[in-house]
Amino acid sequence: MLRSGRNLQILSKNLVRENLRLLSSTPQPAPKDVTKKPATEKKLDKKPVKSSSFVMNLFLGSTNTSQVFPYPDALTADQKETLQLLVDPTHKFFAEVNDAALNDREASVPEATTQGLRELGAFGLQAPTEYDGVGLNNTQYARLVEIVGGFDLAVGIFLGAHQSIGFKGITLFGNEEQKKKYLPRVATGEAFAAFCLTEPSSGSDANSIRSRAVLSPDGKHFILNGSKIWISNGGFAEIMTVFAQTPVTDPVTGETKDKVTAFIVERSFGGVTSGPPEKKMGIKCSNTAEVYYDNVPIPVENVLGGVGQGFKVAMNILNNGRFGMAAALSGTMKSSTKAAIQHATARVQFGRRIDSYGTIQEKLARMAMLHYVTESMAYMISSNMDKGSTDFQLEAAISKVFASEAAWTVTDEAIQILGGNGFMTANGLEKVLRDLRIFRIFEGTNDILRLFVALTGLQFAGGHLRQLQKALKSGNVGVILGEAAKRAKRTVGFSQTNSLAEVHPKLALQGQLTSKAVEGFGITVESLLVKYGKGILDEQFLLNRVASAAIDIYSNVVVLSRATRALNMNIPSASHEEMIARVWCNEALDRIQLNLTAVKSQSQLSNFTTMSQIAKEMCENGGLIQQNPLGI
Ligand code: MYA
Repeated sequence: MLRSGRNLQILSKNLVRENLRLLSSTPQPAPKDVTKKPATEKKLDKKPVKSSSFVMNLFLGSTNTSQVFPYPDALTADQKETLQLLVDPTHKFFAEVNDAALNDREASVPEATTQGLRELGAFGLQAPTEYDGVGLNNTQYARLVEIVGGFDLAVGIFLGAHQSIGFKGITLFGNEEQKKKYLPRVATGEAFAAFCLTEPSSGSDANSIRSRAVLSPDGKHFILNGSKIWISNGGFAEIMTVFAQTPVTDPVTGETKDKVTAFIVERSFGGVTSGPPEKKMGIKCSNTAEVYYDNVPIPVENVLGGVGQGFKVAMNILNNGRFGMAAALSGTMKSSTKAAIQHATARVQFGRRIDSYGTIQEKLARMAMLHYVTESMAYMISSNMDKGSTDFQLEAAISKVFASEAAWTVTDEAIQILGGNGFMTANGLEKVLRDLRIFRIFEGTNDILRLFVALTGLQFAGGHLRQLQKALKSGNVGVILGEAAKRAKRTVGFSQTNSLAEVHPKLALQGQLTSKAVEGFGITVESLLVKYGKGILDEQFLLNRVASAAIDIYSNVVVLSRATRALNMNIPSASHEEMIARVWCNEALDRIQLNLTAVKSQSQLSNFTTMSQIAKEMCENGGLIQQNPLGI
């Protein structure tokens, strides 16, 4: 037992020596077959910055609860009143006027429905009131899109592509003239908007777009050429946020390089055409089309956010919209679960109602847990955004990944509970499942977002480790001892501090174990950085497991926070929420353990190498290697 100060001092010295040895050891080389832009070219030793994001700090093994406790009670009485005035008509409109099945069959939204949406203010929910929008904050918006997601995800994409990303850039980055000129038109639904980023050769690698805009000789216009694919609302949008490369000269070196710039482009500028609506698996009534730009003259005053700043503009628009997806999908899960419960409580098989069987009970309980996590994430993030936080990009990415996978599982299981009935078109769940499939692909694929979470966190932690390395070299005793003591406590596992002390006593065990998981996560991150150095950035088998563990830890903290609030306030659903939180956390803790073990287990590492080899051989062969066992 190493509890005395003397022992701690000895241990600290040993750890300092050990850290010095590890930090100066040669990192493993990166794999050879890296693509055109190896991840190792990215900076791992970014200058450490402070962050109030829970997930970012997780990579340091520390618990920053400022964004997660207490669970936000996000709206003022006035804001609640405004929201209530909108919730009822929105619900009524989607229940009684919008016909999701008809929209799906016709692959379009009837004009009468569009007009109804205009009258509801649905095209400008977050646009400020001074520009004819409804002026909702993120939390109010989340509640309304939850209703949309519960009835018709495809109409949700029509609305979301328009305001969540289509003209969001104007709200976030537009100057006064741009806002005055464009927001009233789009917020009222007089003109529709689109977000035009993706190109045939640029999907996940958003920075590699080829559309290009060059300044006209008189300096008054940028002339845009290029094409975009899979643009939601692309067939008819009048106002587009378009991303294109522009030559930018570095004022210091004089070197000119292409950098992405964002533009507000009107179809009426001339040279803008669209392809026919794409035929798709789901979200059929949401228009998806190619858009072509042929010498489109864009007035220079239509640059959005500054020349060469377009990549950051794009990323920020996407970051700002992702929680909306979690909110909408929380509504979808509610509807799918309700359909499953209606069936399970009415259907009798083998002489009993099927909801009395453990198999169905487990499915229903899991549906409730997945919904609870998603909904809790959506409102926690929206509320942090409303409070002015700018440190939410990792949480927003996690909410999109989690929600899209959870909604898929929940709806798939609802169909399973309904059995053959679930497979029938008339029942409606089949359409929901088709609509849901794209959510794991667009707005950043879940695969890319997982890597984004892991890489961003590792860069942050790498910066801190680098700072420690510098301190070790320069003999900055204060920093070294502070760090060493922290590490010593973590390594020997006698850190008595429960960093989630705010958790309600009824969930104290889950809080303590999650707090330990945060420390374990930090130790794992550090050991990966020490072992692989920059090479970690190319170790995607490992990065995915790091991301999964981060997602699980964040999910635990979010549900513990929400259930704690429910218990503290003694709301009617408190004990139900406590049960959900307990089971969710217990299972997530097991997964966290598995993932954190996997990244250092020799047998798992060997499996990863073998899987990489299996895939390489398949690709060289152009298909599966194994022959049919019959040999024919
Ligand atoms: S729209 C198309 C969606 N497309 C994507 O999402 C593209 C995905 N790709 C990417 O996000 C980026 O290319 C990635 C980075 C992440 C892969 N926040 O060297 P880098 C900074 C802030 O890592 P890359 C659609 O689908 C980074 O720190 N900053 O970049 C329609 C660095 O900064 P610095 C970020 O390797 C769907 C710099 O950028 C972020 O090239 C319709 C370079 O970084 C970030 N996220 O790529 C949906 N990422 O230089 C409708 C990077 O300072 C909406 N950086 O170090 C539905 C709404 C719901 C329904 C509503 C109902 C009403």
